[in-house]
Amino acid sequence: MNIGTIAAAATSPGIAGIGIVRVSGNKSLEIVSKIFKSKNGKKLVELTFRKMYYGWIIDPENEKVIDEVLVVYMKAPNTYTREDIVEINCHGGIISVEKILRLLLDQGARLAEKGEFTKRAFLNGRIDLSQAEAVMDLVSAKTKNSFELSMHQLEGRLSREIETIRQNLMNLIAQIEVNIDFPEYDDEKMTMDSILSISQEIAQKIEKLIQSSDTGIIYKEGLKTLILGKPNVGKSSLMNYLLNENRAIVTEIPGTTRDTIEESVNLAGVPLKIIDTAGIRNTEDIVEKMGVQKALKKIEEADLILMVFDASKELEAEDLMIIDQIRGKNVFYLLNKTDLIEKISFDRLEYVKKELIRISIVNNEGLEEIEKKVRKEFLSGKLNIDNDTIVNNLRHKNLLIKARKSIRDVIESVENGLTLECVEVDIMDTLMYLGEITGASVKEDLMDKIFSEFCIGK
Ligand SMILES: Nc1nc2c(ncn2[C@@H]2O[C@H](COP(=O)(O)OP(=O)(O)OP(=O)(O)O)[C@@H](O)[C@H]2O)c(=O)[nH]1
Ligand SMILES: [Mg+2]
Repeated sequence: MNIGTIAAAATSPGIAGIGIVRVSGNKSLEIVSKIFKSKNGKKLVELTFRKMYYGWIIDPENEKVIDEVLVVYMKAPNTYTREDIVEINCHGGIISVEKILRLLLDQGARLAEKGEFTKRAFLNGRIDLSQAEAVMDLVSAKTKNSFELSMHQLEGRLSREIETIRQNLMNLIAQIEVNIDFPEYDDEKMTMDSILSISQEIAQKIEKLIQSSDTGIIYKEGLKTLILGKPNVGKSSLMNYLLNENRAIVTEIPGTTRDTIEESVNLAGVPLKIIDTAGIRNTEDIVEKMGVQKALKKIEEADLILMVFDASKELEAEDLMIIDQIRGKNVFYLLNKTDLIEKISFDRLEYVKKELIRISIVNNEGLEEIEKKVRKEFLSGKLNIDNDTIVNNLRHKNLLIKARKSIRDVIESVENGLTLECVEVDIMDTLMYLGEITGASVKEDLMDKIFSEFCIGK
């Protein structure tokens, strides 16, 4: 770990103005010096750090010029990794970057693993684990909101909050230790009282963070939105409307859509992953049947279901079957084709009737209600991106849930009059789970797993 000098392309391959190759480690300067010739003939080792130098990358084997470049040397510890870094700005495209990288490897650098630059920044103490994860989220963010949340995390908003809680827990542990070691100096009742009140406060803070994660994770991952309904109700028309393009085939023939179609769209700041499906019905057509099964299978993992009815038809067995299948899910009931003479009746389904959003896709009516409802349900006005700490990482959320369980155990143990030793165990667990978020108590294999999800060159 943290061994050797690493190199990787920091820019993605493709036609572009420039490409950047990054080298980090104590031999960075020495390695790059072997292949760089500055305009004034100086070797890189003689160059001042944080200054950009113009020159050429030369193949030392045959003195052939590989590319015209700008090179900058950044001296440890004030760098991204806290190690010596050299960055080579060459021409974009794949050839130059690849050739330069090859030369660097020939001169003794090692190809960086995924996320290894950021991992070094973490191991060298420049950022904590949650900040390292934020770096990856930043480069893969698909919406402005998701970028902003990750930026807050990188700035340390979550880290500070977690560290404050951890500090409080450590103080409690210290107090307990004193009490156990020197019972004559400390009043056990007072210790228990302060454990109780501080634990309650901590439990509340953790709860708030967990609650924020529903919104945070939606911002990041997108809301999995499944469009369901019997054939011909206008599901694909709805998909096309939401995407604002003719993505799915729409015809008057029931059974037009056979397979599921997935697309992403940003609906008023909420990223949606929309899935159009085959109309649900009993069918002998093998392909359509498979489509129906696929649609039904998607129900479980959906965050939101848009169930579409056709106002011009009576409520049929298929409608009822779908309603039954999606019970307990988050559903918006959409009554489409309200421009036609209405035959549908929901008399026996009061709860559906109450929730109905009336739309006509062909006449472009009522559709803004869907957007409004998405915002209302999923981005409840309670959270403020600018000021609140919003958790947007599933790993963090799961650890917070574990921490909440442990701190609740602390409270319960105090209330049940258990010994200080028992209480201390649960406080330590809480401390450990929170420490896994920031990396204060993280095991190596877990760390490797986290960084393996990064991209190379970051
Ligand atoms: N009158 C009217 N027709 C509509 C409306 N929305 C869609 N349609 C028509 O209904 C027919 C079916 O639309 P689709 O979007 O293909 O329906 P679907 O639910 O995807 O159908 P399948 O893929 O077969 O399950 C098409 O002829 C659409 O033009 C509407 O609001 N009013
Ligand atoms: Mg369709």
